[in-house]
Amino acid sequence: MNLILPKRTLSRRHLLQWSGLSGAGLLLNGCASSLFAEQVGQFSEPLNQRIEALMLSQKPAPEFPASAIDPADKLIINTFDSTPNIDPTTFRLTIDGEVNHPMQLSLPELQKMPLTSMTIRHVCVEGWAAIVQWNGVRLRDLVALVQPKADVRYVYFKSADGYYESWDLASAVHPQTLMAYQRNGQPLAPDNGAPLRLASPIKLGYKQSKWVTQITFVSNLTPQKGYWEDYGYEWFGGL
Ligand SMILES: Nc1nc2c(c(=O)[nH]1)N[C@H]1C(S)=C(S)[C@@H](COP(=O)(O)O)O[C@H]1N2
Ligand SMILES: [Mo]
Repeated sequence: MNLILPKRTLSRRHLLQWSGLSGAGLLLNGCASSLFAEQVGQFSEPLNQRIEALMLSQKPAPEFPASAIDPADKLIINTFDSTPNIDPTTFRLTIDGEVNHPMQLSLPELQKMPLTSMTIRHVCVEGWAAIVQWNGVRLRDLVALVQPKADVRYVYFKSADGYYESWDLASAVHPQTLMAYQRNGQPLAPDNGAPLRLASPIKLGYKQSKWVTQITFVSNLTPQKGYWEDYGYEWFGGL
């Protein structure tokens, strides 16, 4: 089912209500006393003001009509190694780093969150492009759930094949930056990054990590900026 998304930014409280997630199940390091604090109000805390301002300032990139979607094989499978075998029933997305509420989310939990669909152009620096539809959870909704601390400026994405990427926070909270679990409304194929991959119309293909298992919010980049970036590709990778 495709939900119509409200245009405004969803609050942590709304997201938890919407998805039916209980705070208790989400906490990696929850203990009885912190649970009480969680239940009595922290869920409604606002995002830090800088992130809120970033989100409000962002304009969506133009999308394509569904009729423009290219045949499936025009999106060339591009993988530096081999496709990792991930069991979707035991899969967990870890979200951690400098956040108030680190979490581990299962696929069913992610699928209970608001679903966004977009038809965009995927552009690979190797000289091909394809119009693709992706469906998934907006990364900004996950940001609203975990509540990054005030100093956070970058986001790392770790993948099951050993790939790694880092993004600027503004691009990560762009309304069309998705953690996609479907393509054309169907579960992602393993080669396309199942069960969960990054998808965004504002970044080149190499920024769009497949098989994402961990999202980490940080205030500074390390010398390891990204798999291809560390071979000399440009870091921002904007479109
Ligand atoms: N984990 C992982 N993600 C990755 C890659 C990779 O090798 N490993 N290749 C990137 C590149 S260069 C491109 S163009 C796209 C290709 O996505 P596709 O294979 O679904 O067409 O995935 C990106 N994400
Ligand atoms: Mo690419």
